[in-house]
Formats: sequence, structure tokens, C-alpha cells
Amino acid sequence: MENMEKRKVMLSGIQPSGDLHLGNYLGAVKNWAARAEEFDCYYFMADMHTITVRQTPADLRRRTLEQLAQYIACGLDPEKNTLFIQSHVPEHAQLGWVLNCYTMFGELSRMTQFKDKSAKHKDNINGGLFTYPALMAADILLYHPEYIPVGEDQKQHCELTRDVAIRFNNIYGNVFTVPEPYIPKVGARIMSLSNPTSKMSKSDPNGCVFLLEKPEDIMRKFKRAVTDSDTENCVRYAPAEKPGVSNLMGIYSSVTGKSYADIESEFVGRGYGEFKPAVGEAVVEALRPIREESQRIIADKAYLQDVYRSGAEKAGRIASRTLRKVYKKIGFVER
Ligand code: ATP
Ligand code: LTN
Repeated sequence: MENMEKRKVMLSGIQPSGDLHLGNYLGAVKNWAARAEEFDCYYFMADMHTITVRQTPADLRRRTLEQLAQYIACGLDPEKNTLFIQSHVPEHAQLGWVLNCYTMFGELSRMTQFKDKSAKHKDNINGGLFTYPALMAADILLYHPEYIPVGEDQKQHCELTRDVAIRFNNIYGNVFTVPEPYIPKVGARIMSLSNPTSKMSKSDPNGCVFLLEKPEDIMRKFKRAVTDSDTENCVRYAPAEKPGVSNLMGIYSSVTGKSYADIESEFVGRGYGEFKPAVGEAVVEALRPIREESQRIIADKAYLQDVYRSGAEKAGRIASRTLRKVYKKIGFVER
């Protein structure tokens, strides 16, 4: 059956280290949901990556399941997408070790996520935080994806994955598919509402809108969103000059599908005071079904268990085939 129709593969993951937010949704998950007919899709909860930073065990467990419920609520149908938990497929750790030995110290030292996170967690700059990209390369290369749909900030890790795949293939022949990051044109870098020059991130809750947040809280955050201190008070797309308004335009465009030109004419003669709540309302409406559906799904633990078990089974079949091939190529004796 599997060989009758070989579709291209798409794969991505998010760390369940916090609640999903609008940046994760617009930069990543929203674009995954639309591709299930065209691609063979794999999406996972990157729980092994989260322990590079200390986690509270009960929170990690809860968030992993909530993230799965949110993936489904965002439109990832488990019948059409393989949804699984990273630690359920041990081949990730196994290939991760192998790829550690094909990833250079210098390459790892250049990763901006490592630099940012080690600056933020000075008391816990552990080996896992440093070698994280080798595990990420394993996550990807196990499944031979063509595309990795991620936000802008993951481009560097995806490029390192390509370099490692090419290096490995040059030594051992065509073992890995060399993947490409797939970054959306709008929404790839949603900025913080309270500080539009840094990206929206769960570590800055005031500037961050969470998918499960109450409508009144979302509205409050948008009404308070930092706009630019120019005297123009006019809705115009100019990211360098007007980062606050341009970010809101990016969000509005991404949730409504309207172009920047359409948005500019919609708000001609109306200032930021009218634009900000309009963006808030559009976001509330876009997130409403996701919130309601997530709450319904999270209550059904048996259903979630079925989804992640069958996901791990399917992912494990592909992953074990790739790992076996890699072990053979590098000279490990078959068991
Ligand atoms: P952290 O707060 O630890 O930096 P995060 O909130 O940035 O985490 P990640 O788990 O690193 O979230 O990201 C998951 C996915 O969402 C990745 O594909 C990432 O590129 C995308 N993403 C994260 N933040 C944004 C953002 N502000 N805009 C667009 N995409 C984003
Ligand atoms: N590093 C990513 C999460 C991640 C990932 C992956 C993304 C882990 N493994 C494989 C795409 C493909 C992050 O921090 N957002």
C-alpha cells in the first residue's frame, strides 16, 4: 500500500515548554493544517528538547497533552496527520547521538538560540542545550521530509540540519533527504505586542497572546499594544519606521487574509485607536473555535491517548527503518 502513492513528507515540532501562542499559530501550526492532502505530515511535541531548560514534571506532562489537543483544534486531523510525542519514539535519541558525532563544535557555537538561552539561563548551561540542534536534525532526518514548516527563528537550525545531512550523505551515499525550511510569507515573525522590536514569545506574557486566552484578556492586550510614537497616527505598512503598527498589520493580514493595501484603505482616516481593537476582534474570532475545540478535546483523555499511541506507532515504523540503515552504513553490527 505504502508504495502505491508516495507523497512528499512535511514535518515539524514545537516544545511543550509553555502554552501555544499567536506567534506559534501564525508562524507555524496554521500552515501545517492546510497541507495534509498534499503531503504525508508528521507533527510532534518536542518534549525531549524542553528538558534543556528545567521543567516542572507535572507541568510538562500537562502541557504535552494540552499541546496535542491544541494541534487537533487548530485543524490537524489525526486521521490525516501523524501526531506523536517525541520521547515515545526512541530513535530520535538514538539518531541524535549519531548526529552529534557529525555536527561540529564550531557550528553549534554559532547557533543564536543557544546564545540567547544560555544568556537567559546562566545557572544551567548544560550539554543538551548546546547539542540541541543535533537532536533536532535527528527529529527531521528520520522521516525524510522535503519541507519543515517553521517560523523565521528556526531557519538557522534547519540550515544546520541540511549541512549535517549533506555531510553524512557525502560519506555514506544517499541516506538522508536534504530538507528545506518552509517559512510563511506573512506571520513568520510575529512581534511582541508590548515591545514590537522583539519576537512574541511565551517568556514575555504581556506582549504575548495565548491561544486559550479569554476574549476579554486578548482585547485588553491589543488595546494596550505599543504603537509607534510618530505623529502620523495612520495605518501604513513600514516595518523599519513603524514596527508596532506593521506588526499589528501582519497579524490582521494573517488572520483575515487581507493584503496590506486593503488594510491601509480600510483604515484610511481612522487612527490607531480604532485599528487596535479591530485587530483584537479579528484575533478573538479566529481563536474562538480553537479555544472551544481545545477545551472539548483536552477533557477526553482516552481519545488523546489513542491519538498519540497510534501516532508513535506509525512514526516508529519509519524511524526504525531509517535508524537501521544509518547503523548499517556507519558500521554497527546488526543485532
Ligand atoms: P521561547 O519562548 O522558548 O523562545 P517560542 O514561544 O518562541 O519559545 P518555540 O517553541 O520556540 O516557541 O516555537 C515553535 C514554533 O513557532 C517554531 O516553528 C517557531 O519558529 C514558531 N514561532 C515561535 N515564535 C514565533 C513568532 N513570534 N512568530 C512566528 N513564529 C514563531
Ligand atoms: N527547535 C524547535 C522545535 C523543534 C523542531 C524540531 C522544529 C524541535 N525539533 C524539528 C522543527 C523540526 C523550536 O525551538 N521551536
